[in-house]
Amino acid sequence: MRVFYFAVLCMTISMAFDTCPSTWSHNDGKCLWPKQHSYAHHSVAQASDPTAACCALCAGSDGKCVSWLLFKDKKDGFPANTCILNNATVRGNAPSSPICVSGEAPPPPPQPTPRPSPAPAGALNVLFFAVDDLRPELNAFGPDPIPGTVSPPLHTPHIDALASKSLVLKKNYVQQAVCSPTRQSLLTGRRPDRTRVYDLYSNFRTVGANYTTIPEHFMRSGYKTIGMGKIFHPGHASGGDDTCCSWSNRSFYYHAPNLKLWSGKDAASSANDGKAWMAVSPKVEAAHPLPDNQTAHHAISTIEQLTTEYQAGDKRPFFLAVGFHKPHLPFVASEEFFEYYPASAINLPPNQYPPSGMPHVAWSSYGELRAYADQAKLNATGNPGSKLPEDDVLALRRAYYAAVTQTDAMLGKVMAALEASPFKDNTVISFWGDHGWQLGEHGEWCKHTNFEYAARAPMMVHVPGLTDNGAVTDQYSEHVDLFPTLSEAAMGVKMPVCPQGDDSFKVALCTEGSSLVPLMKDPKTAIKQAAFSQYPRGYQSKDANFNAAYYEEDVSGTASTSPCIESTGKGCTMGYTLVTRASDGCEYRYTEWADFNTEGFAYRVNWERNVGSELYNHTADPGENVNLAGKAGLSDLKASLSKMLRAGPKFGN
Ligand SMILES: [Ca+2]
Repeated sequence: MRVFYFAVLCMTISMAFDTCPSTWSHNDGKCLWPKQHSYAHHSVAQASDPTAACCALCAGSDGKCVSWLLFKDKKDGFPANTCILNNATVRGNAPSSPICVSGEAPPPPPQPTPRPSPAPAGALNVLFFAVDDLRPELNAFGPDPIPGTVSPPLHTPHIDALASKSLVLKKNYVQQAVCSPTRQSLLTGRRPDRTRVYDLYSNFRTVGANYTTIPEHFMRSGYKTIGMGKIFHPGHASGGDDTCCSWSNRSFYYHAPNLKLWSGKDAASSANDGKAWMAVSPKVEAAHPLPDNQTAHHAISTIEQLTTEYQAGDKRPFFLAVGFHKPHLPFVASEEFFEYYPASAINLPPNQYPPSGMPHVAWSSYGELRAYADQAKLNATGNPGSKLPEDDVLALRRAYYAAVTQTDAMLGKVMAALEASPFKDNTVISFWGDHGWQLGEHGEWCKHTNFEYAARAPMMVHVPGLTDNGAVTDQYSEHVDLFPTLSEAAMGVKMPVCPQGDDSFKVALCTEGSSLVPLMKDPKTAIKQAAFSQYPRGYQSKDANFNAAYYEEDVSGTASTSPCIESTGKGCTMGYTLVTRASDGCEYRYTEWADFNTEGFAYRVNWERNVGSELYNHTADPGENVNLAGKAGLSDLKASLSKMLRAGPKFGN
């Protein structure tokens, strides 16, 4: 007996089995795979093509059905040709999720990327730095780099040196302020509604489409691509660093051996005693080197190896990606880096309160920080209006700055190796933090919001011969812009622009951003009118004071699928936000929170069911302390910003 599982477009047979696999469950005579929710079944025995009939039943269900299977033969008490309709996508040992919604057949997967070709003549190498949880509180980002906060004198000589020969993007924004979604967006050049990655579990290749990544694009263009450390979000979210497709070093992707040792949240299992920060003595560090130090040394030996290969006649260019883990929690850094920040230099944030008039849905209760052993003892609620104790706030801020300086020192080591190599003058260098960070501003911590503090992140790009004298721009840019920028700057290859809307799913290699190379020639060139971000929450009940569980980064270590793509009932709430300069000369952030992936709106927003709006005037209120969305007399401004938000980003050059 065979049971066939039919995937997208009613086309193909993906899997056959004879018995219920051990990881599946039996329920009332049915064999269910993990997370399957069968809600209806129909006989399609009378149809001339039972397969097409079953798919059509699913497609015609107004979004209730998102996957289906056909029992061609008698099975588990069902007669032959029974169509099983499911209201959840399929995971676990089952084949990848079919998407058969709202009567619209999903697109076929993009065509495979072409085989590698020789690199274009004159192609430059790429050194690609990724830094985890680094906010733009850096000297290169101005004397007041984080609006509404007071920075100590920052000791980041190596980042400063790189900035002095780079295009520095002061107004750069991520597309979703949490690790995996922002990274998958940047690395594919697609926004979250195209990667469909809103959580720390899903992989764009499974839930979005089989897009070409930045390193994959360079590998297919004749580069050696070598990754190490945190580039993609590790684990299931990337199928293990996307070694399927992105890297020449697919058989040995380097991660620092001591990463786990230094990142625990409970005292028993970690060198940091489960604490959210630690100043590490030279003696302890000698016995247990810090992970980013290990990654930096691996990067240095890789540059030496590339030099050896080059001198032996291998003239292929390289794409070398180095992902540092600090200043992500826990803020563990060498003692020497704490010494740059005496306690007297550390200030409390001036705005330890949520914005007035803030809708509750905008808030994150920073469970990621509260999970560390030393923070858990404080019994903080994380609720809006609450604060951590003053000495804790100051200690965390000081340790964050020390961790930033440590990352700077690691970057300096890698840069010194590059400077000493034959690649000194022919290597493009990009540098970015994966999102911003709330360091007590608003009484808020971590990322997980649409506030400026979380949505804005540092980015800079050095291109030999083009940015050598350094340039700073305050034109808007976004993380999705890095892909076309690197392609043009290093290879002279302009990226095709993705089609607007869902047609983007059909194209393997394209950009939903814009090349920033024009800004390198003139930093005053306007590339885009606005920068767009989004952040999901658990479904918000409009009449329940928004007290539904917030969907945050999973802090238990058990990542799960966002209800924004796996609807087991209500779907989720999505906050879409933009920042723009309006015709009155002021800069505004405007945000709308609304139903997403709810019944009849599969993978789409229902703007009409709004559960909160935010409007901040950055010119008058750069710390976003006053939500003007409910203020009288601003209806024309709100209408115009809402129209721009709902129309979505424009991209291409
Ligand atoms: Ca991060």
